[in-house]
Amino acid sequence: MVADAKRIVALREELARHDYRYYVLDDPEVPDAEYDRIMRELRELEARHPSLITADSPTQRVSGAPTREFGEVEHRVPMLSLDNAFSDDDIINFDRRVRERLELAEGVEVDYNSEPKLDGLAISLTYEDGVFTVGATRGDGVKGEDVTTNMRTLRSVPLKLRGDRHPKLIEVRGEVFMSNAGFEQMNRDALARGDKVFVNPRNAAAGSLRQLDPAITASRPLEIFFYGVGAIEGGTLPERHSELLSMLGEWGLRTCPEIRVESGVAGLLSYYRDIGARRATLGYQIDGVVYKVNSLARQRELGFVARAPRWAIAHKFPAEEEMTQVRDIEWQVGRTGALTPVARLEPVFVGGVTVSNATLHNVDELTRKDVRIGDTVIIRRAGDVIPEIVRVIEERRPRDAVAVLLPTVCPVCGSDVSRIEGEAVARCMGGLVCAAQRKESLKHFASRRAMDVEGLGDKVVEQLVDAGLVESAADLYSLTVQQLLQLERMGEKSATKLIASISKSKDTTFARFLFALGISNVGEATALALAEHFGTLQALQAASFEQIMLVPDIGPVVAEDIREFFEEPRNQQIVGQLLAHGVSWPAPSTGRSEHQPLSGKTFVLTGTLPTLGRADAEALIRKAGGKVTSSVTKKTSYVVAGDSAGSKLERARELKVSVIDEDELARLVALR
Ligand code: JCF
Repeated sequence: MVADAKRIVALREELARHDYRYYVLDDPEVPDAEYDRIMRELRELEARHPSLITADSPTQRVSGAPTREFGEVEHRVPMLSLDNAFSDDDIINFDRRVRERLELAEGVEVDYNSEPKLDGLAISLTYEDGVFTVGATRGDGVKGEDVTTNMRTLRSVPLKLRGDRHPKLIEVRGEVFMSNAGFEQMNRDALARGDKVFVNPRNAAAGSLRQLDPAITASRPLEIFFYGVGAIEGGTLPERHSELLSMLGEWGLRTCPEIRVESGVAGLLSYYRDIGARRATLGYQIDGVVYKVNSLARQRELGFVARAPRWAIAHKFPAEEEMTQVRDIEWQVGRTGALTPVARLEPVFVGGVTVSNATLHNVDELTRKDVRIGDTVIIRRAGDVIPEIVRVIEERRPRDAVAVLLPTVCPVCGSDVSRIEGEAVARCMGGLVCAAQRKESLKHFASRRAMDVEGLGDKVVEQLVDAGLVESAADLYSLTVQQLLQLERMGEKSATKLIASISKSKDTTFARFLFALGISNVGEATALALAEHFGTLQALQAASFEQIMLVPDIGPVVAEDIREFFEEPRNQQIVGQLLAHGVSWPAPSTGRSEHQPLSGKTFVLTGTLPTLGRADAEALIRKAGGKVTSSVTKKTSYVVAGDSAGSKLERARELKVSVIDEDELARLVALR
């Protein structure tokens, strides 16, 4: 019994240390399996001696039955809110007010503790003699809800503070949040179960904390950063806020690793820009930064106005979601004729830029979101991601809002619009008759990863087509400086330069040329595969559907697209003209690749190989001139099988494809 009691104490201390290393220091000492083993041993001992179970035992994180409602907790010291600042000027004024109130001499800078402002929920935890006793939400700042049992389930919340000489009582304040990764994982799991998903990490964190059943809270990836202290009894505070945070850290209360002390306005603004630039890579959602006068004596001197301290301010980032009106919905015609609905918006400042257009991607999305002309919508622009319409605010829909339907004819050329059953995209069937498609295919042809015609931007292409100077890609190569001079804002010098870069683009590679042609479903990777497989344009043009299907990773749909493209007389004509104008590329290297040991061979990897990792095995095959594909077909030369190989191995046997192991692969590579 005594030995067990001692062991129980030791196990609890060990688990507390591992929690601290894992959740606070982010530097685990042991793998999860070891942690689980210690936990299991503790549970077993406690089951044998129930009288030894204490509330601060790590086995008690999820304890207590679901409650009907949360009790109420009065904060000993009210939980403040923060004033908001939206501009550099607001910060300059804040700092000026602070210096004036403190009657600092001209030129004396104030030190501010600076931290990201998390977009989560504020909570207050009470520790008495170092033991966690009460957890409460902010509520109205004076009274909050009792979420003690739920807060116990967060493993970054120590049930006992580390070290000793803890105050008799302390309220520590922090922000509960969910990391982006945790949120995404949770939503993936929810989707897999067919449950509803949360719209953002903040809502997910709030919803998880407000569960009446602590077992549900325990299953959610909630985290916490502590940022301050409320009441303190039987203990003293250090002189500075930054020291207070270090003290919390030593007690095992996790603080944000981005916290810095900055001096004066210049320091604050550079901190704001630095965090703003790294916002997308922090891994959690923030909506600004918080600055606090670092000296606690000065904080006391400054005091409060109404609910907010004079010694702190939140410097907000521009909102990522805003509201605006839809002026119009237009259909854009792309290179392959795809019709894309685009909303023209009342310009709105969101995510740091003014947005006046948002794509709705396709008819289905337009229907699903039910966006109508005249609607008020929520626009989101996060990071550098293209702006999107989140949803319509239906309560604000005017009676004369106009729903937009898919047009039956192309808005640019009047050709029929067709939508293949089961496909999301509707297309203009006008092909090169359609000026929009001509423009888009020329833009693609000239783009950097295709023919790379420097200086032939979108605006110039549009003018060239509108002026009737260029119909197809081949026409580019007969343009003259004289003709270019007809275009707006085109001088002698830039015209000469453009002609030179058009001419320079003739010298290309077979893969780039194929990609530039803009064949449906032929992206860069497919273009490269085709170029490598066929070697010459003549071989590709002469290839049958079946022969194209022999190229690794090309399926029937793509093979058909390629076949159709080369069968079309107009395309044959353009390709011929391009070659006649001198577009050319180096002939395929006949020597080397043929002599590589695995050239012409296709491999599929399955199962775990004894020594080679998957990436190593792929690299080995590629270096020896072989190809690696993902599915087993009659074209597969070898299936390399390791341990626990599954359906691919079966398929290989069915198709009578050779199955080899790692040793045999090594022998093949070594062959000359
Ligand atoms: O991260 C936050 N959301 C946050 C909120 C950080 C802080 O330092 C705060 C806060 C709210 C009030 N400080 C106070 C005084």
